[in-house]
Amino acid sequence: MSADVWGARWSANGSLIARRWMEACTAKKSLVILAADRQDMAGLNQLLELVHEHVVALKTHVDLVKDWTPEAWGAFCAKAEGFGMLIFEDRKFADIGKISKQQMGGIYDIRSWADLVTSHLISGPDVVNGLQAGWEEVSREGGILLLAQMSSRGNLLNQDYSDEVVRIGKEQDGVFGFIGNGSEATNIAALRQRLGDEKMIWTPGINLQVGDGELGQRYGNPRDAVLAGADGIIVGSGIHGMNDPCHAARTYADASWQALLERNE
Ligand code: 6AU
Repeated sequence: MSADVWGARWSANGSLIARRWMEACTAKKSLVILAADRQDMAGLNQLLELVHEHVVALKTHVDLVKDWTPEAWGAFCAKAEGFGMLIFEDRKFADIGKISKQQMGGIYDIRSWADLVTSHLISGPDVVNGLQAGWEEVSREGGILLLAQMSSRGNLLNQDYSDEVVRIGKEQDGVFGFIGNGSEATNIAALRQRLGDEKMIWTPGINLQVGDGELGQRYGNPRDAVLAGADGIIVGSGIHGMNDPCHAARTYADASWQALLERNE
């Protein structure tokens, strides 16, 4: 089933974590990653209970959580895993390899619970090895999403920089995929063209209400993003900011899944 639905992405990509993502999406008929931007454990747990049927990965900003404790976080992650979700810490690492490796540990010990993390490549290619070394220290496997584009207005990731991120990252096994600009389908299509079939593109800046958001955020449509080559849509306020987050999550799940089927027809 996954092989049919994912087409070239499946056949080009044998990595364990990529296959896990595609299988999990197929099981839930959804390509939704929830940006779970809540600031306390009660809010996070409530959100998880409401939307888990339609969400395939949980994107966290662990340093937003005011009442964070290792115990509460461990229980939260275990619950999300029980719901068949991957856990994705949007840490946006950017330091040299050696420090990034240490930052995978520290207070939050990201390496012990995150399946995926985001990283900039501004410090050079060794950040990928540093992050992978972090997971190795606890005998876990994980994948990195490199920021090739951003959704925010006026960001400094210009074409040359983005091309270099793709050129370097597409050759590295530790790289699961790339963050693309979900607010602009032509950006995603260009990224997919440079990237080829193998690696994933996940796109933030997705909302059914397209256009400008808060503080420079910009939004594009979920269907357009997937048709342009995105393999995961990152949705925050479009789900957690709605009166009925479960209904909203289902709407994004359906839109993304139908677009994937359409893309591979
Ligand atoms: O849907 P929103 O606007 O409520 O939330 C968007 C989420 C936030 C951002 O930290 C994140 O997506 N994000 C990211 C990443 C890597 O996920 C990159 C980016 O360029 N823009 C962006 O909004 O949690």
